[in-house]
Amino acid sequence: MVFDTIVAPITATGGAVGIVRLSGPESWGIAAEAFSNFPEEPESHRAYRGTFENGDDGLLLLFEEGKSFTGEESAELHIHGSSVSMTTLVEELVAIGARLARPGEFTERAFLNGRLDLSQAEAVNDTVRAATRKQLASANASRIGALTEEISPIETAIISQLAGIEASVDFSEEIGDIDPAIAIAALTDCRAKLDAMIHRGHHGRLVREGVRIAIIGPPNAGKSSLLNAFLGMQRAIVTPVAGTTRDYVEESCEIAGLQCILIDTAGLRDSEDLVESIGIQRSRAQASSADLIWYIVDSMVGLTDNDRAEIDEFEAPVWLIRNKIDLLEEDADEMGSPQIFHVSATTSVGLDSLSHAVAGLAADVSGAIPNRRHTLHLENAFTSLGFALEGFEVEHPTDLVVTHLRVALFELGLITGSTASQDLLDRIFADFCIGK
Ligand SMILES: Nc1nc2c(ncn2[C@@H]2O[C@H](COP(=O)(O)OP(=O)(O)OP(=O)(O)O)[C@@H](O)[C@H]2O)c(=O)[nH]1
Ligand SMILES: [Mg+2]
Repeated sequence: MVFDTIVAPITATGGAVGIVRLSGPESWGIAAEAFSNFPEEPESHRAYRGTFENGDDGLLLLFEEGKSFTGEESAELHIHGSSVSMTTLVEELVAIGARLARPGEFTERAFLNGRLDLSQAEAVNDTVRAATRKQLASANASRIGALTEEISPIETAIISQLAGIEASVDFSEEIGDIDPAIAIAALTDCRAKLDAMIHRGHHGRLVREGVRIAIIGPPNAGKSSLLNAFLGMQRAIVTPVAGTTRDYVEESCEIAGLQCILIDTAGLRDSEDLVESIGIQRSRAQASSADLIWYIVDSMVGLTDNDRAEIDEFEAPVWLIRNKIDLLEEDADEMGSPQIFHVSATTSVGLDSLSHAVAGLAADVSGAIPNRRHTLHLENAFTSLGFALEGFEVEHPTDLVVTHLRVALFELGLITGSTASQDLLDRIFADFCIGK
């Protein structure tokens, strides 16, 4: 495929060095006009030092067609990272003949030129956005093609069954009927593999998207103190006054390799105060959309009937956290249940075991994690294979079985991109930023 030549900064502005990328058939020609030291005989994968059209100096790095990220002839211009330096250079390159790249257009070209499949292209975005080690590990695995490696053998097995059925229809006299037992075994195996991936997609959501943890409880239990302890800074106001927090405070942090979105909320109580009442309503709304609730009580006060009534209302799993154990005379070192923690937000005692339990939420998730889109298509393929299997069992007409197998293949192709429409590609790449 031949495209025009596009340009965009591929680094955020403000660093010591910034990089602008050209990609497309005119990349070297445009770079030659914008760079003082363009060689007579340019070589791929070589850097040249010189001055750019905007007056800044730096390095020009050349990539020949077939040996670049996008698969096209391209060039990277390394200059100083100020906003004005990057912007003026991009303007010069556009004036010479390049077009400003759309969001995700470099990666889209890498996909269209066959450098990456769709799941790998999506993983480029995930790698750039990774906020935790686990997210990075999953993105790296997908980016090098781990999802495709799992899907390909499933596709091959389905294609082989399809070919067998079609041959038995077309050449029934020579070949005879296919052995349904073999087809059923092969498709059942495919379904089991899909099921494992679907499970990883659902379970791995906490790794991919982060765990929303609502910190809930009565006033003065130490909710804001606990938030601050995990963030390592005084983010929320802490005072001995009950009802200090009125609106919720949401912050992201990494706990044991997992991204956690901690939401400190207003203490639950009956309040006459209008502002506080609205805050309490918001606390409950946060609790209802959380993946997990940390219900905090003051160890000196203990768990009241009110607390029990509140806890009964929550849909998400609740971990009971008894705070301020530094004030207890006896050590509360026994753990009543895995979901009860004894901590002190002030001295940090017990926070390790809480972190450890958070790590356990995704302990068995590793490798490439299918995203929501992938998981949906995996589920559709799983369902279609189920229909195909039913077809074998009740001796449906063969062409119905064939249709279900084709649908399963189509769904898997939407993950790797082999059956993706331009509309789907547009939607996926629109989620990228300029320069990716
Ligand atoms: N000794 C001790 N005091 C604590 C601990 N955690 C919090 N406190 C104190 O308890 C008081 C209330 O703490 P906050 O963190 O504001 O409690 P909260 O649950 O956010 O209270 P509201 O915002 O009013 O709902 C403050 O005086 C804190 O210093 C702890 O682990 N040990
Ligand atoms: Mg508070």
